Amino acid sequence: MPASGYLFTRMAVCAMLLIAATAAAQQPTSLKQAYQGDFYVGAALNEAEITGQDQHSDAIVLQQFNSISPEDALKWAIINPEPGVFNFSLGDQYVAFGVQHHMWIVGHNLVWHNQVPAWVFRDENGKLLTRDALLARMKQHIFLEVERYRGKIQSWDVVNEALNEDGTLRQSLWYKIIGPDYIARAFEYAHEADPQAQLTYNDYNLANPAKLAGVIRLVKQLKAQGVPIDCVGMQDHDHLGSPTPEQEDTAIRSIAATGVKVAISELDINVLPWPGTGNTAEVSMHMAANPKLNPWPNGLPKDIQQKLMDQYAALFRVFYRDRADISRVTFWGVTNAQSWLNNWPIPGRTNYPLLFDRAGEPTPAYGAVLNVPGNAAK
Ligand code: 9MR
Repeated sequence: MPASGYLFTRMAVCAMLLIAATAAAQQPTSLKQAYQGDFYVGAALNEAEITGQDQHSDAIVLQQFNSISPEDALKWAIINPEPGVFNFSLGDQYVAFGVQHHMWIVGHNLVWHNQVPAWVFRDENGKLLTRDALLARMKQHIFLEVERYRGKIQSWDVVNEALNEDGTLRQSLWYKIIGPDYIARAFEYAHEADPQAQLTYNDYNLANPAKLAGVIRLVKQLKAQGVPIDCVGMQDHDHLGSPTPEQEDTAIRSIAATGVKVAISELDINVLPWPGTGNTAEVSMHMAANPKLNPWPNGLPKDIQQKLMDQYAALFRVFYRDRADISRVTFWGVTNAQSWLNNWPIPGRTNYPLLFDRAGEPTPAYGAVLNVPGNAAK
């Protein structure tokens, strides 16, 4: 072969290798890789995943995610179910899992009206506590959890679901006994217990304009008082068709405009017939089982699969565009088999809200989400 021909062949081979390498580099193989440098991508872990009993889901977590949330393990009712009784075993295993795998570890949650034992609000005679006594108990609980995992849990959901749908404050026992400033105090205690931790206010349906106005009011008030709030968690327990990408975008931007980060903290999309109105995650809602409300026990029809995929892609296009404001996007569960939406608000349904199917295989929506950053770059 003449020297020029040899050179040409070598150059052509090099060019082909370069093209192949670039294509491979552009095709991410995991969610965490696809959004590397944009935001963390997380999943909520249940007990079997935390303890290692569910190895199959754990493998998906390690492959796909770089952040974890505890679905229930750190809630007050589990950590301290009765006065003087403490169960840290699951919480410790959860944190150890995150530390071992270098995850962004979320603590969920410190002050909530649900999964908090009744004794917390009462004295030994069953009488409701005074404001000062409840504040002291709240502080003790916050220190108990935050100090224990100081430097390991990077982000805490300090107050959870304190708002009504109209944007006013929920009349929880926290509110009734302490008053509206229980929120500010909770953030101050958490900051005192770990000054480095990112502190989050977490709530659902924040794309609802009235509730969005309420959360913005709340964050502005807290900031004006110098309260250490860093982030708002938009849970995003969504439904097919709701919220629209425009509503989601408006909510993210207007929350971020108050000077906090946004975490998409509990993402899933409910595809089943919805007996209520609005995107609530009000856990007190319960309804009787009814086969008409469980239409797809054996698989999701193609047209619904397509809608789910389109909605996930549209949401992630918004998240990607607003990535400077977003610290993480966390799915509320790993596979469809374990989602809380199989049992709420109606028990025993077959739902399809996440990106991994019941066998742990990626769904079409997974592929769409994976390709959002690459498509945006074209
Ligand atoms: O997924 C959680 C489920 O296992 C619990 O039974 C339920 C009880 O309240 O809480 C679920 O998680 C909730 C989260 O802690 C706060 N936002 C709404 C979530 C779904 O209900």
